[in-house]
Amino acid sequence: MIRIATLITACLLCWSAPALAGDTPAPEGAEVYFVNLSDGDTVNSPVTVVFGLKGMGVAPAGTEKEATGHHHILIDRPPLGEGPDGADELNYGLPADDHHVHFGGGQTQVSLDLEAGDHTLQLVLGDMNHVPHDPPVTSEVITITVE
Ligand SMILES: [Cu+2]
Repeated sequence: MIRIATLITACLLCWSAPALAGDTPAPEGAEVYFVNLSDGDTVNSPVTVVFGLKGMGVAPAGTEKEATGHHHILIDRPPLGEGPDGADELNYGLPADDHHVHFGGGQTQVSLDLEAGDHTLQLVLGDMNHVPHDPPVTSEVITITVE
């Protein structure tokens, strides 16, 4: 019985997590991913990064249209939801700085100038107000090595 109760509690926790995200719903199965890079790749700068999106469409920032969003790339920072503000960062608009780049024009790729060394990258889809969807549509975090 105790084990079952523990499982139920764990499930309630995992179900409550997405409710913390922004208000804009993401369709089930929506997915953002790196088209041309994989975890552990070694590349030269500038690094071309192509963004893939399944189950949703790309729309410029400020566009109110169901099941759309625009791309963001997170560079050299913890996975979304694990930064200094924890899960709270799923509720507000992504910052715009060296670690958070917005593609509010609806762009689907970028050429990044990165210094030699290891860098982490993560793609995050944002709604018209740059807030992650509910549930958040994020890629895996990959680490690439720039020669
Ligand atoms: Cu944005």
